[in-house]
Formats: sequence, structure tokens, C-alpha cells
Amino acid sequence: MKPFAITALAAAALSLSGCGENLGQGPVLHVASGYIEMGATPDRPAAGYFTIKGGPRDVELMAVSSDLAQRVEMHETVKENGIVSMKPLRSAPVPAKGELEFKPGGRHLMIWNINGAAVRAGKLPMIFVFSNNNNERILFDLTIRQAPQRGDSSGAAMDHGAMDMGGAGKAAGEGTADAAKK
Ligand SMILES: [Cu+2]
Repeated sequence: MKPFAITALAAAALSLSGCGENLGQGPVLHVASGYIEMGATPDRPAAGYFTIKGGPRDVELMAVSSDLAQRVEMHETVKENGIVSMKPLRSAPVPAKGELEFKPGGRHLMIWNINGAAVRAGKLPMIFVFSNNNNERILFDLTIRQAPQRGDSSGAAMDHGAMDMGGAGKAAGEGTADAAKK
């Protein structure tokens, strides 16, 4: 078992140096990756997904925003009695040395009216706000992808026009957007 343990340690060290930061000092809270998928039509919100790696302590992701989008909300997709709906999230936990993932079919960002220049550039600069260190802010560019053209199930899962919104109060804006499109 010893040789295996040593190999695992070496691999861990390699992956740390691969990040190019904080060698030997333990984990640092950071956004590891992420992308945005545009809505199926221009009047629909885009969806954002990302992975955040936790630091030495548990923290909460309190908000995500962008100067180049009209509005950004954190949502959670929930399935109850076979019915899929979305609920606005006030915050999301990033466990110490763990990971917070926003991904299709789960937690996601909804992003309205992304600036056209950002869409053409293929990336949206975003601000992630955390509960630690007086609301630490981390800047990260999310890559922008076009909506999938096929009607596959993962795309359908993010078709918010077809979903019931939970938490009616905070979701009123999205209802308005949907109504305007009809
Ligand atoms: Cu949503």
C-alpha cells in the first residue's frame, strides 16, 4: 500500500502545480471553469454553468453578476413528483477543499440580455461574490456557447419557458420575460 500512497501524493502535488498557484499551501477558493449556453432564441435567457473549488474553510457563494448583462440569477432545478421546476437560490455552499458545481439539470445561472459585444467576443466577464473576507469577489470569464440546435434532453431541461417557477415572488421578472415573448 505504501507505493500507492506515495504515487497518489505525487499526483496531488502535480495537479497543484498544474494550477500554477499556491504550491504547497493548501487549497485556495477559486473558479475552476465555466461556460454560458445562449438561449434557443435571442429573447430567452442564457444559462450559465461553472465549477468552484473550495478553499480552507466552508464559504457561501452569495451572488453572481456581470456588468455586461441586464440580470443574473442563481437557480436550482428541482424535480418533485415527476414535475421539473426551478427555484431561485439565495446562496450556494462551497465546502472546504470541496467543490460547488452548477451544471445542466441542477443549479444554474439564468442570464438576461447579454451585451452583444460580449456575445461576439465569446465570453462574459463575471463577478462571483462569496461570504468570506468581507464578501470576497472573484472575477472570471465564462465562455459563451451557442444553444444546441438539436432538441436533445439536456437542452430541453434548460428551456425555462416550459417550466413552472417555484418561489413566485422573486421569479416575477422571469414570468414577465416569458409573457413578453408570447
Ligand atoms: Cu433557471
